[in-house]
Amino acid sequence: MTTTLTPVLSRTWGAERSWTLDTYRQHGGYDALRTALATDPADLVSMVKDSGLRGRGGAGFPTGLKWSFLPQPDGGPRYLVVNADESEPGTCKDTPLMMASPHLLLEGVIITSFAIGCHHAFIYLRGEELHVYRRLLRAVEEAHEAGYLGKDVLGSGYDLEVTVHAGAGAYICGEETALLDSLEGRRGQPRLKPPFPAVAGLYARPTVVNNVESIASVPSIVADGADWFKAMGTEKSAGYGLFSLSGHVARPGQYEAPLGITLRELLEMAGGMRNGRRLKFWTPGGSSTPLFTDAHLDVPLDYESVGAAGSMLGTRALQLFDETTCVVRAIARWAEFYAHESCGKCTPCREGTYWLKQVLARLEHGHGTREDLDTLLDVCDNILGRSFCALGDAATSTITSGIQLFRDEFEAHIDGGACPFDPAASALFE
Ligand code: L3W
Ligand code: SF4
Repeated sequence: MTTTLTPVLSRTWGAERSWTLDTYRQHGGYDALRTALATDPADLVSMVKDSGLRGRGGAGFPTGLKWSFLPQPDGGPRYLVVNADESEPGTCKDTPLMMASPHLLLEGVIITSFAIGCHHAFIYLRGEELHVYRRLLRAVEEAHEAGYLGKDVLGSGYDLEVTVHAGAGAYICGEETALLDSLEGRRGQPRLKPPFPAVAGLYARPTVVNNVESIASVPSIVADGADWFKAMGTEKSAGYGLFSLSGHVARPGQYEAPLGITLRELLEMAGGMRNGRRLKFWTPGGSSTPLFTDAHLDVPLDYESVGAAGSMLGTRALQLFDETTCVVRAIARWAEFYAHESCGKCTPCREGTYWLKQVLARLEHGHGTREDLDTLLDVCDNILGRSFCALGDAATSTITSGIQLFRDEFEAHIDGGACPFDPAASALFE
């Protein structure tokens, strides 16, 4: 279910056969492309810069600024790569967007490609999502037939091809340089940065890598202007975004709202916590971000406020857990995920995530000791800031914050020799 406050990205999601070109056009689809093709590409880059749009994939890097990092044209190719490898636990916004409105993404791809002088764009999708792959392929086909893609787009003299590529199902391929390696046909592992992709990306050519939601936001900025976009959200976190509510919430789903909204406000729209229970802990931006509790219900969900409160806005994947949930168990599950997805390139993450998983399994089942808590913190300390890419750091977030916020619960497992919670009580499906 989707509730929209803005509504922009999810505007057509409720329409019949919303994914078709006809429906998209009935709602003004591809009008922004006509405007863009009549605009100087440099002005489009400035427009996106002025809008204050920041990357929606987790890091929040200014989108227009990233585009402007591309070197001067040298006659060779330059690429746009859309990061659709959505795999972060709790993150589930790009998939519904692509399923419900693939042409919104495509329109953003075409406008962005035109703005940066790219003639071949790629959408890199996670391998498990065959249904999304098929939907995107059909949308590309429709766009070709209608003259939005291919040679001489809408008679403008501009040529563009779009390739949809399905990966092989590895979380690390959401890291932009691992994604590029995978796209080039190699095993996906992060590259050293710098050089950033803007300078040497796909096939060592200048490349813009942007998240699905970032690119899907571009048509509305072109249609309604940078000031319109900037008027929403906060001064430094402009615009709107999809907030994905999952877990023990009455009506889980995507909620489109301006950045800076609070979880308390989102919960009002989502019918509150399931069965009227109390919120115990939550992630503001997926499992890579430090935990929050019910003390953080009124933190504005923008990059600055969430950061100042000790976490990260990340992908706005709000996973909510009520008082029936064992926090040690939840953290142990996330640790298993990171240990499984570690690409093995660097020692702190490869070895460290393995040990985090082992120690947490001991603690979860009541076989741990107080020294294990120190070991966990020590291993986290040896991963954080010492790993090759953000996956290592991310693996530590819920562990360090969890021990800080819920040390008594970890100790209850140690002292009681077992988990004090009934896993059936917190089950999401009754
Ligand atoms: C040119 C410079 N470009 C930075 C570019 C850079 C990249 C972007 C952000 O991690 C986060 C991570 C996860 N010249 C540049 C430059 N850039 N300086 O800006 O870069 P960075 O390194 O800050 O972040 P990142 O590597 O993109 C993303 C967090 O998101 N996250 C994870 C989400 C997971 C998914 C998923 O499932 N697919 O999105 C959630 O919180 O921990 O911190 O483009 O090239 N001087
Ligand atoms: Fe690979 Fe982990 Fe090192 Fe990233 S931090 S390069 S995922 S081993």
